[in-house]
Amino acid sequence: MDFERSDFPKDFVFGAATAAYQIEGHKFGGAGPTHWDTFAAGPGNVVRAEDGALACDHYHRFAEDLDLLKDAGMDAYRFSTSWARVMPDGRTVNPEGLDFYDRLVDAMLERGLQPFQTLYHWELPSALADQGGWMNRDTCHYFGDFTDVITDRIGDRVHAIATINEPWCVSYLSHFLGHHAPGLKDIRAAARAMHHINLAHGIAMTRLRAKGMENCGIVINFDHNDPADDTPQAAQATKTADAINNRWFIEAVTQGSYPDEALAGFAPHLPANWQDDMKEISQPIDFLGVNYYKRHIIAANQNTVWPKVDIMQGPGDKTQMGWEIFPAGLSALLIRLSEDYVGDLPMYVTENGMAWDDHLENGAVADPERTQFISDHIVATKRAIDAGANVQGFFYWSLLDNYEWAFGYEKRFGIIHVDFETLKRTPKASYHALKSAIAR
Ligand code: PNW
Repeated sequence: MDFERSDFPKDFVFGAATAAYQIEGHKFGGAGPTHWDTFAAGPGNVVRAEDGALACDHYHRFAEDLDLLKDAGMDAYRFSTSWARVMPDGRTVNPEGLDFYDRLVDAMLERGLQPFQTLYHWELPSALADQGGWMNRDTCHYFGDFTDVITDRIGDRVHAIATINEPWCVSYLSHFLGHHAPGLKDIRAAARAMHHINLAHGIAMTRLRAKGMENCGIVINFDHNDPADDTPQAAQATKTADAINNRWFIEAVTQGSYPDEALAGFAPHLPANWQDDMKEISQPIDFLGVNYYKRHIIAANQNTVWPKVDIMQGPGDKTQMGWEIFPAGLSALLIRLSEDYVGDLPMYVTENGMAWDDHLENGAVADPERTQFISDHIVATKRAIDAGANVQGFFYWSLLDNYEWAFGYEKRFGIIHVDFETLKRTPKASYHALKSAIAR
């Protein structure tokens, strides 16, 4: 790798990230059904209709997984706490679920790993999904109750708490593009979910502050957008795409407003009196989590529905997801966020990683492409720090090959290979490369 730990500020945190539904095995420990189980069972939604019932069986193998994190020399672990495990119907507590996260957090601390918790990484309890899920404002208040319950149990030991993972994916990708649960393509559903997920963040912040919790924030995903050509139409389309994908969420949280280019389509569909929620949504946070994967090329397309844009991949090399590899976009993003939105507020790169068609051969996985990807993005992070962005950590997505949502188990993001028949873990070459870079 083209960096070493000593290039970074003294307390810079290196870690890896996962999410509950993608690794734990949802059939264990009394977890309730989620809208991802329903979505996966529906025709044509998920590759081979796979779900998270078994996943990596992290529920039983977490000690081994945390040992691997520790052995890599990592400082921190970003994990999520499943609402449907803790409250199977979204409202009633499952003591077994709370016990699991209690053991998990203790096991991190025993190994000297800082727990970075995410409250919502996408497995909405089916009972709430059946009542409209994120289109229904009540879900935000139930999420506040879940925040109270889980925080009362593990809040004394976690290092940082993020409310929501990737509000754009929870709302726009899931209710407008239809790619994730609940799989809707409906502007009204999308607008409501895009507001309610921000409100859920605000309500969770209120509940956390009422308990005196510090180090609380949100994780937002951002793309780097470039216009397809130098026409004014492409410039305008890029502004619109940026407003929907990037600005809607960060401006709500840091400024209490929504960008005009996005309101142009969504305003008629937002819940009544949405403005009254913006104060709670924009209360101060302690850190911003930044997820970054790719660049998009944007063109205008008058022949399609609002927002009348085509979002395309750029010309560079692609990952197994078909996503363009574009590390310069991460430097630019972190600098932009610091200049335009968060100033000196601490930021963490809470996700960055690549899927690749890895093969286990003779007990090893050679993945030089991933090693290069990680190196280039960590160097890009360092460039942003040198330019003044207050970035305090980098988490690779993901620790393990896992359930990649609509792609089932087909796309492998891990630095640790998982054989989904035997569940055996094998650290890949990229794991060893990262380990030696952060040891120096
Ligand atoms: C993120 N997009 O999802 C999630 O936080 C992870 O759970 C997931 O495994 C990882 O990135 C890799 O996909 C995204 O379409 C899903 O732009 C889709 C998009 C972005 C992020």
